[in-house]
Order: sequence, then C-alpha cells, then structure tokens
Amino acid sequence: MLDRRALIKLGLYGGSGALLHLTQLKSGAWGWALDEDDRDDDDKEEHHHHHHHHHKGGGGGVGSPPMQPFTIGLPLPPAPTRLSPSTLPGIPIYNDGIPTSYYQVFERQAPVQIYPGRPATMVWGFNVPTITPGGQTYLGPTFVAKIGERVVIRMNNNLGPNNDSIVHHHGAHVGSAWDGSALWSQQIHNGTFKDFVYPNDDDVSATHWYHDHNIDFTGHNVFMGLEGFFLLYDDVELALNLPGRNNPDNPQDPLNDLPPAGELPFDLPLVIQDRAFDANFQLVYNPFASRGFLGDMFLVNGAIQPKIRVANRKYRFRILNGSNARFYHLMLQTNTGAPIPFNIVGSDGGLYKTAIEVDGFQIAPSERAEVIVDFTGLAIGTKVFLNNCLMQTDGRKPAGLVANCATAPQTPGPDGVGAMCSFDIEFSVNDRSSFTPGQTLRPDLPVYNIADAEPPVPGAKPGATHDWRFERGQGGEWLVNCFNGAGAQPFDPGPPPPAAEKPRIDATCKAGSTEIWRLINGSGGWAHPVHIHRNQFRIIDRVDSGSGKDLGLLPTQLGLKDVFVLDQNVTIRLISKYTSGTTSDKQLGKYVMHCHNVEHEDMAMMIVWECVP
Ligand SMILES: [Cu+2]
Repeated sequence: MLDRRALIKLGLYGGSGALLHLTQLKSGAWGWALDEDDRDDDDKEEHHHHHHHHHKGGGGGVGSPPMQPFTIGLPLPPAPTRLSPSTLPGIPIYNDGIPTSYYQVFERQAPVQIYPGRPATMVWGFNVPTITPGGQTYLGPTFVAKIGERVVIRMNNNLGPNNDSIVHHHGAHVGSAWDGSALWSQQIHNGTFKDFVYPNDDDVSATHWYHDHNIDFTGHNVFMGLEGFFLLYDDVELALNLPGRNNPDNPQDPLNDLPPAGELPFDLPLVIQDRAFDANFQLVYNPFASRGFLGDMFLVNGAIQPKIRVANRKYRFRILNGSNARFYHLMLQTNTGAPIPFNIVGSDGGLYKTAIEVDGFQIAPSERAEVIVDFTGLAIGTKVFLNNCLMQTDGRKPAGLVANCATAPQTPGPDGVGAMCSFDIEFSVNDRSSFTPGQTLRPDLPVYNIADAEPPVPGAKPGATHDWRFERGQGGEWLVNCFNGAGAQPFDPGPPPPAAEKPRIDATCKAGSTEIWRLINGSGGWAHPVHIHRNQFRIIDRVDSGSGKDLGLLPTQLGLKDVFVLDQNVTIRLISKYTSGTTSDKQLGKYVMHCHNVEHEDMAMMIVWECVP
C-alpha cells in the first residue's frame, strides 16, 4: 500500500488543487480517490478563506448512527494475567533480584459490541474483545506496575496479513529497543512476536498508556482501537491515601479505599475518544484526512456516552485524551447547569507538587490530566455531566469555547460540544480517603536546573539547547525545522528492510546531560500537541511566538510532561535531564519527537533524536 510519505516523494501530495488519496470503498477495500481538500489551507491564507474550510477536507466523520446516551455502564479493562516465564519459551529470564512480572498480549481483530443490540463492530486491539462488567471494549488490558518493578511483555501481532504494528509505551523511561518509536526495526510483523522489557525506572508514579506507533499508519491503527492504560504507582503516592487507593502489593491493606462489591473503584482511568461509524456500525477512517481525523461519536473507555454509577464522595479520575486529532475542554456540570469545581492533581508524568482548583481544563490528544472530584453533598439522583465545551470541526485546531457550556446539548454534534458521559450519584458509602483542595502532593517531584542546561547547538537561539519549528510545507506535508543544520524536513526513517536501519538523525543528546528544547509554532492556523519520547519534562515558559509575550502555563502544565500543546503562535521551552536509568543499555539510542495529532504524525511531522554516551 502506498503511504503518505511515498506520496510526498512522488509530488502527488498537493500542488494541483486536488490530491490523490486512499479511501475505503463500500466493499471495505482500499482504493484511490481524489480528495476535495482545497489547498488554500496554508497559514498565510487562513485569515482570508475561512468560509472555504467549512466541512471541506477536514477529514471528519459525520453521520454516525445515533445512540441513546447514558444507557450503558463504564467498561473498565481488567489487569492482564501474570504468567510464569516458563510458559513463554525464549523470553528473557532475569535472576538479578529485581521483581519481574511477565505477561502476554495478542494484537488482533475482533468484533466488539459497541452499539447495544446492533451488529458488533470490528476493531483492532490488544487482547480484544475485552470483556468487562460494564460491557465490551476495544481497549487493551490495564497494566499496573510499581516503580522499579520490571515488566516483560510478549507482544504477538495477529492483526492479519500485511498489518504491521509498533507498540509504544507512552510516557515511559525505557530503552530505545523497546520504546516503540516509528522505526523499521521496531515493527512487529503479522504472525511474529516481540518481547518488551520495561524497567519502570521512571522518577515517580504516573498514568501512562500504550498504543500502536506504526510508521505512516499510526492514525489508522490507533483509531481502530490499539490503545490501553499502563499505570505506575509508588510508595509516596500510596501514602497520600488519595481516593481509590489500592495497594496492589497488599489487597488486605487496611488503608485501601475499596468500593463495595459490584461498584466501580474510586480511582478510574477514563480515556475519551471520538470515533465515526457507518450505517453498518463499522468504524470508518480516512487515512488521508491530513488535517486530522475527527469523529462525531464520543466514547469513554470504548463505550458511547456511558452512564457511570458513582457515590456522593471523592473520586480520582485519570483522564486521557485518546483521540486522533480532537482537543477537549472538560467541565463538570450538574443537570441544573451548576459547575462543579475540582482539583487537577497531576498530568502526563505524575502527580503535581501542589493540587490546583479549576472549573475546567483543555486536554489535547495524548495528554493526561489527573483530577480529584468531590461529589460529597450531592443528593442521590443527581446527574453530573462531563461536558466538552470546546468546538472543533476541523483537524487543524479547535475553534474556541462555546459561550455557555451549561446549556450544551447532551449529545454532541460534529463540533463535539456536549456530554462525554454522565456520573450518576446513586449511592452513599463511607469515604476514608484523604484529599484537601490545593494540598501538597509530591514535594519530591524532580526539578531540572536551567543553569545546568547544555548551551545552544549551532543555529539555536540563546535560552535553549535545541530549537524546533513546527510548520507546513509547500506541498501540504507537515515539517519540523531543526535549526542545527537540517532545515525544514519531513520525517525520514530511512530505507525499509532489508536495508540497514538509517533514519535521519536530527539531534543528539548526551546521556546524563540537562537540555532545554524550544518548540515553536509560528502559524496562526494550526495547533500541534507535540510528544517527546523517553523523558519527562518541565515546562519553563509558554510565550507568543511573535511578540514573546508571556502566556503563563496552563493548569495541565504544572508538573512533569511528555506532551506540549503548541497552540497557534505559541512557543514553549522545556527542560529535562537525559538520565540513563537503571538498565545496562543506559537507554542510549534512537527516539522520536512528533506531533500527536496522529494524522500530522503520519504525514511526516516527526524527527529522530539519539541519546549518545
Ligand atoms: Cu500537529
């Protein structure tokens, strides 16, 4: 199958006012078609041609069969089963005293009941179909590991002929060989497996996730369902006694905050995704929606607008935006429209030093936000909606907040405004958890010192070690401009096998050093959620790319981060220490940075950097 980078090379992408693209035919096969995507979408013309963009080439799915909202329960994928390594011939065995857990996962296609009472939807997933008390889902099992616990996973690709996969553990500090960057050597071909070794030697506990990262086809593969949670915990976090505390090492721990039998835990991972379905209830995806694919149905943990049964007490929600290209601004509002303030207690890389109270927050594709919500005092029978108040009808960027989110429709239209799910207060229960709004959580969160940072590489401006500009090329492709010599470039993984792997390396970073990276979006027309592999970062500042005016940090940007929203005309500086970790590979080797609007990523908005001794 001809991919997007091949189109760039052939000059077929853009230039003529129309472009050739792959599209799924009624038969389900892929065929060629002309895209309506007008080429008036470069940044300069954005201001003059607004009217041209409406519903044109934005890549959105519309017309999905409707479904009655708030009728199905929340699917909660279980933890995978621990295996004895003796059942996995050839898997690496460690006798170094480090606690090690072994698992096996099968990537495959399977039917999953998404629309109740309707034909099942074929999905791609990890160990699918995932059966949970709340219903079936395409989400993979939820891995749980303690910081310092090694996890070894045999990942089998059973996706079918010609369906390659790369599996990325998003947020992890992990060796290059197991990182799951979009490199040829990381591909798992159908009918084969790869053994992943995760040392989980991250600094602090965090809400990570794992998903497909295949070269050029991440958008499609993730859309089809290849996503799951990977949660890390540690003793500092357990000692906080936050809602839903559950010490996996000791189920009898008297401090555990466990639900009554049959009820959901008080600590819930929630992934929000938009999807599009055809009249036969099958997922529809346009791989050449280069602005970013938007769906018109909204799912939490793989269920369309579920009803989540809760008690009037404190909860911890680990919210992940698992959408391909859609941004959300989430608020909690009762059925009378009253907002419920809550605390953000963490983001991508773990809990904050200090909780912060908000009425709502923006969350970009692949970002995580951990929140603590207090339903105490709400009457039984109250319905609380998790509302998205951010309009978006084009993958290029969100279109702004609605004027009054309290009157948002319960079922979102294609602009995405409305309820993602409902929390129905239906019972009362003892709450033994601890949390005070604004409280101190993790004073031990690492701080990186600007004074320790490496000086600018040639071409970078003062104040950063590396400068990176995210922009759109003349042919409509996505580029990252590396200032240390390479110029604006599309992603180049080098020749495919059997040639030796030789991606273009855009930067090197010395293990153990501290670096500042400056990410620049000079465009007025696009937003890019940029993800960097291997490290967690602190955001130093966020400024206007033109005037340099300080914009301050968002409430989701106050801790360790691996995703950085480059809104239009925004420049962000980040800092991290490229620690080698605990493993013999020193976590040297090749990693990537890319836009996590996965259509932008597949359309070449990615660079390769190498951690060197
Ligand atoms: Cu982007």
